Amino acid sequence: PGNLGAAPPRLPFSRVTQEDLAFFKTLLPERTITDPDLLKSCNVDWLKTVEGNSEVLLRPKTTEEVSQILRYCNERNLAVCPQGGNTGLVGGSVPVFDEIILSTSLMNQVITFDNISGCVLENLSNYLEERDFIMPLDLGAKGSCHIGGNVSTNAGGLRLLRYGSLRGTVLGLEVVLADGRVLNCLATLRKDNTGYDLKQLFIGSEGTLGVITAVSILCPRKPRAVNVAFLGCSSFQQLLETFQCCRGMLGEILSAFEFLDASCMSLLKKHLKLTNPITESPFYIVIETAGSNAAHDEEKLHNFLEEVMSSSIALWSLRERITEALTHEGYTYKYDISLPVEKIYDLVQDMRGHLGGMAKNVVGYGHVGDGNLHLNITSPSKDPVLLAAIEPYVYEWTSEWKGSISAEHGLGLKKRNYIYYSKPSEAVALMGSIKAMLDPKGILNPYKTLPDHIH
Ligand code: FAD
Ligand code: 2HG
Ligand code: ZN
Repeated sequence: PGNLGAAPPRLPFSRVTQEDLAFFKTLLPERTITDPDLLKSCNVDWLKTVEGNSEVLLRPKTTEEVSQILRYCNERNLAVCPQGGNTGLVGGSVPVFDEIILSTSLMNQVITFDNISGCVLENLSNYLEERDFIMPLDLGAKGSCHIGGNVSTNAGGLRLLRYGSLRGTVLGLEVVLADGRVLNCLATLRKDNTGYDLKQLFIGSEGTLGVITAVSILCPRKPRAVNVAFLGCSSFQQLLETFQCCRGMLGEILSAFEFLDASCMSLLKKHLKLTNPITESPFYIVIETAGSNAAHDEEKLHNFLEEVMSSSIALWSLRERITEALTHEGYTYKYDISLPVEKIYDLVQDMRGHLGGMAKNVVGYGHVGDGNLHLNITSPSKDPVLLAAIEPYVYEWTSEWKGSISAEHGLGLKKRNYIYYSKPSEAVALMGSIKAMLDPKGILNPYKTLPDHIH
């Protein structure tokens, strides 16, 4: 079937003219960037696997500016790529050709304490922690990713097990539509059943239906007691048994249950000089508890654990920095798969057998608590023969077990044509109708999320 993740041909959008630039420079003086050196990093994704050729970066500060940009681009038939922290892993956040990059990097104001907009996740977390609250999500990319990007990808991350998905914690959104209309659904209510829940359309739509300009999000109280433990397991079966036991004994205070395999540990050691704090094992688990009563939580944890470590930051690094360690290995083929939890490691083992010695590394890690495996396969450089051995094998395997081919990273450019492995054709067709209704000219993040025949 060829490489269905490769870029399709350019669609007939207009090209940016001197008049267009003059318009943008009047609207956003100093914030219309055309210097090729400054544009370089925004044209390349975090993994350095997708590179566009945009000649214009716009950095609006207000919703009104976003609205004027989109109204203008829609009239002129100019394509736009919305960009947050550019940490996306599926090639969705960078232009494929010459799409204008619309960055939210200056939309970083906290509007009110109950109401927050396009800011770097870690800054929001720090802001809230000073006020005795926390963000309901946490990711390894927290230092760079933006809340607007997180909502646009419906990012899962390390706390989903405890606080649920953004589909539950996002209470309201402000979105600028393709034609510049501002949709104010920035409610802060816990309950609101007045008609269709439009904000859900934009959560996880990867910038293809609108630009998110403000978010209101429900934040939990900062837990008074947080404990982190790092354990080794001799088999994946033992890991699953530990998970069941953990759920039973820790109950509501369990806030994360993450795993990595021994191959991940070797890469952390080799590239980032991180040390394994415990005995070498085939599998490792990071468990976090978050509760309100330190003595009660600790007692629960001690009853359960064989090993409790003191420095939680060091322990979390072992889990959070695997993606970074992998970048040092050459080219990484990434798969972000949801499966029944007892099947997640079978895919890694089957893939190892299937590929024989073709790949440099086949590693598995992820969010056990959410049934979400991160299967990563590396080779010294891009390798079409290896790719043909991995795909569609990995998607067929996933589909057979009724899994999702993108649990939390989205489809972006790389996975768009594989959507049918996880969604029926009627559903994809309806997505196409929604796209056509909200963005009839298809200017918003073209070539992303939906399969090529729909654009
Ligand atoms: P970008 O990468 O800039 O954009 C992502 C997509 O959203 C693009 O399609 C873009 O066009 C669109 N977009 C961005 N901002 C807007 C906006 N304001 N309005 C409309 N569309 C917009 N993901 C997880 O789910 N869980 C994890 O645990 C996790 N860990 C990660 C760890 C590392 C080290 C890295 C590099 C990535 C990780 N990711 C994870 C993937 C990534 O961080 C998330 O997808 C993140 O939510 C993207 O946010 P961003 O601001 O960087 O968005
Ligand atoms: C994580 O959970 C991220 O660490 C990234 O979702 C996963 O790089 C990956 O495959
Ligand atoms: Zn993840």
